[in-house]
Amino acid sequence: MFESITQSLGRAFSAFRGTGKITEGNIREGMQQVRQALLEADVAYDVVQNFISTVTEKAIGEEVLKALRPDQQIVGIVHQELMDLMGPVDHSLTVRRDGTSVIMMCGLQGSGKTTTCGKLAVRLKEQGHAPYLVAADLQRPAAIEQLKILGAQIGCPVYFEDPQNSNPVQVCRNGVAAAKRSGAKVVILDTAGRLHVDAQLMQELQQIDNQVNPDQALLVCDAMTGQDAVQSARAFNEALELDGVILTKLDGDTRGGAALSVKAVTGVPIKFIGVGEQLDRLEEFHPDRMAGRILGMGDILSLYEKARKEFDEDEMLRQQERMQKGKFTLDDFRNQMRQIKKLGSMRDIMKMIPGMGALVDQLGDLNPEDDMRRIEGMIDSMTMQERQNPEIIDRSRRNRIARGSGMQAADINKLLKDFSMMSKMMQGMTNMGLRDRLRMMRGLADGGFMNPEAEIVEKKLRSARGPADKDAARDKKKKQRKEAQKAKKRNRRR
Ligand SMILES: Nc1nc2c(ncn2[C@@H]2O[C@H](COP(=O)(O)OP(=O)(O)O)[C@@H](O)[C@H]2O)c(=O)[nH]1
Ligand SMILES: [Mg+2]
Repeated sequence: MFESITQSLGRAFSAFRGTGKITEGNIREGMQQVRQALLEADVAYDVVQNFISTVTEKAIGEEVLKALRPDQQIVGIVHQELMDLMGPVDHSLTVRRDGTSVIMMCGLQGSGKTTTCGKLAVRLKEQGHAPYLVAADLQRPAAIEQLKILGAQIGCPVYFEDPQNSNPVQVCRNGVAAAKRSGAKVVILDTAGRLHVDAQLMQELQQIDNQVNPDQALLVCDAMTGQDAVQSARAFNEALELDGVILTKLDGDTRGGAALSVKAVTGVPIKFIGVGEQLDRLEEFHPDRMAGRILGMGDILSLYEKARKEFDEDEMLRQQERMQKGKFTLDDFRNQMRQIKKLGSMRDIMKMIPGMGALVDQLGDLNPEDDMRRIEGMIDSMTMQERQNPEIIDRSRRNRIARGSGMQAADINKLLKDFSMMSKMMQGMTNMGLRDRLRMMRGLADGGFMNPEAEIVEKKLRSARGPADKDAARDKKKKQRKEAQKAKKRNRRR
């Protein structure tokens, strides 16, 4: 699978090998070759352009990991971005706990729908479900027969009607009803395809979608057709709002373009891949493994991961030492926020801390990341000198920083005040246990510490579903206007 893209990417990365050090120049040069490799693999043009600019930016911005050669580091970054390009993926088939779930399969003729219906039925059986197949492809006479044979092979009932006296929508409706009567918990609809996307096909599928209301609509795409597969995915998704794509025939000589483009172009993730004609040849799609396969450099990837982790750990240790020595600067603080962000969303992190879950719910639409972003923005607007040594920030510098970060001068003051308090406390905290530290942090956070919009948060927490900040501001103004009018009236009366 994907031999040619793997080879050409390998050549592109080796261009970095001779260079002792990553520079912006050699990154751009090397990335031109990566770009070529992706285009040759039939990845959609826009996807390639975006991909290259993201990787370039990351590569230029990333700290040099000393344990790695430049080419190894680039491979690591490309791997990360390939994963982001194809993921995340949820492999569930939403089988309801009660009632009957319906999975609607669609796709062009020959893409592998009927085969994939069989593969999914096998998978569901293995998971302990009793699937039920519905033969709704009345387009090709042999289609019903094909599904019946598969059903017999799997040991799974197949619903069908005489194509002369029925239509696909009716078959689906009756099929789901029959499945429910039989007590089946999950139904798979094998619909008809056409050679190309056409209006009649889309209309038929939309009718089924409206009348049967499936829990999932899955598109089956032939990976061998490259960009055509991606374009058809786009059209099907516009008509049906797909829940996922199943990319078939990845066992053949595909260049990889479809696998790499589908999610980026349509927003719909690939859930499964077909890797052979047999019924057991269905695999869950894992972006990390796929990215690894495309790069074909497992050892470098684990090396990269290790170096990255060590770097992060070193950095944390370094900062802790600086804290203890009272040398923790605003710049360190900013780096630390970045590291926290890498761990995941603040909400998710907070939820993992006992007692914080409820607080997260109370925050409503307020986003702790917004605060982090604002603080980061303010620090970003400072010069390195100012970050190391905030005392030099006078009134004019403060105004400039405020303008640069779109904040008020008062916000900058608050940040500086909070920060200086924090660094003092951190020195004191180094001898404390974790629990005491957390308790202290909680107390600070409740007091609006390091929080440019503390008042709003406070208001939010008081009334769990209080008005959003904009509304609050508007309400306040309205109230003020009313007060002013009342005062005027009073004055006039006098
Ligand atoms: N190599 C390979 N062939 C596949 C795969 N999935 C389906 N096929 C073949 O593709 C052809 C068309 O499949 P079919 O299920 O009839 O497509 P449909 O018209 O969409 O229902 C058949 O010959 C299948 O055996 C796959 O993952 N790998
Ligand atoms: Mg078929």
